[in-house]
Amino acid sequence: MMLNVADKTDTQVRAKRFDIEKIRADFPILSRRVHGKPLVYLDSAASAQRPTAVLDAVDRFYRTHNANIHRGVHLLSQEATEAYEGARDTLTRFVGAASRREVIFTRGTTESVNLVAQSFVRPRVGPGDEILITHMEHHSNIVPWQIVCEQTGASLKVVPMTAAGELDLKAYRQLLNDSVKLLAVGHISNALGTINPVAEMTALAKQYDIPVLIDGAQAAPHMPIDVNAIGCDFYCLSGHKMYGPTGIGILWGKESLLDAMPPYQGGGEMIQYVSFEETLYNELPGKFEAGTPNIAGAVGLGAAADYLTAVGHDGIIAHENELLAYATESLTAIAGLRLVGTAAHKASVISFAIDGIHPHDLGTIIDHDGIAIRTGHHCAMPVMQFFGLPATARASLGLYNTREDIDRLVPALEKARKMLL
Ligand code: 7TS
Repeated sequence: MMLNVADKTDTQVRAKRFDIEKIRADFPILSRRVHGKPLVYLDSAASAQRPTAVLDAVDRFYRTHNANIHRGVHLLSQEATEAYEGARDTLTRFVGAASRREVIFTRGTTESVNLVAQSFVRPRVGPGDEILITHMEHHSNIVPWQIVCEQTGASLKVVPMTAAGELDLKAYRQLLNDSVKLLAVGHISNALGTINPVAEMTALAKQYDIPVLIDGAQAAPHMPIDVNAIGCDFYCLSGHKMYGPTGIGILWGKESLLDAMPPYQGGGEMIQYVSFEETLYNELPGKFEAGTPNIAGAVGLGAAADYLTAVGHDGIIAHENELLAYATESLTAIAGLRLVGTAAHKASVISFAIDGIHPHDLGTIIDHDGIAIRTGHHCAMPVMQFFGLPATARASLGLYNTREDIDRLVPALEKARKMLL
């Protein structure tokens, strides 16, 4: 009882501290104009904007500490190494990892998935083996597995989804068997907004000892990540979706698995000793970080993780959920508008189509009102095929969006609809 009260009070206090005006002021780009109108940015699922804390961290790194890492004896190199490795410590905490050795800096989710595909799955599978994904994956969690299937003779199996855009868990259970050598599933769908029950799915996969990879690209900006609570083996995320720089992300993997995996790329940094006869690979995490990494990117990603933690996930979730409900209600009032993705558990993404209008035309017209949405297949063509659509329009929310943004979007769409019909 006591605990409940304490939790509630704590939550209320944190939720109260979520000051949207202050948050908006943290993002300089939000004050610019687009086609003469104040910007309404509703494309954060493609790439979020960056707060001053991230911009400053990257700028400060280049202005005052810049040097290559790990190999230098001079002070700048030591400072750069500290900044880079400090960012790794931050990300270790951010995903709840047991050890910093489990956090590999990559270019982002795409590279993280490819690393696991080539280094973990490829050597372990052959004809008769199966790789299980779902119908709502982003192409970067489909194509790397197709490549492995081509290379090895393994086959790809797909968990179906329902018309609401929820995974069919009954069908999922039936697809599990001893031939499945990996489950790869998105935490949140970028095309539908569905929050998948990844912990429950992982627990079911574990009954068959199936390793599980979670594509967390869309989850990292919206919810706290706890890889141990999920129980997965690999978790991938991208910096630019969580208010950090582009070209940086992480692969988290269980140390025992990463340790046993061969390197993904060869080069500097990933070795301990090289001769023409023999090369000894580096320990984790260096074994998977060949070449000079995106040092400033990692520093910026660390700053982004710190920013999210400082704002507080409770406040972010409460704000975004309220806004998602408001946006959903406002948009469904538009004549001929059909929501694509109506799962019970959704986050931050509203995909829609308006009868008789191509989404690209909608997107282009409302851009002239300063409103940025995304139109297209969202790198999830199988989702479009499922709904029989070539494309959708997608408004996606970040922690800085407001009801005013939605109040600009809705009349702009109504105006565009009248122009186009
Ligand atoms: N997985 C999901 C669920 C994504 O939404 C994306 C990018 C990726 C993986 C790939 O991430 P990257 O950082 O490696 O490119 N999604 C989108 C989008 O929805 N619109 O543009 C990119």
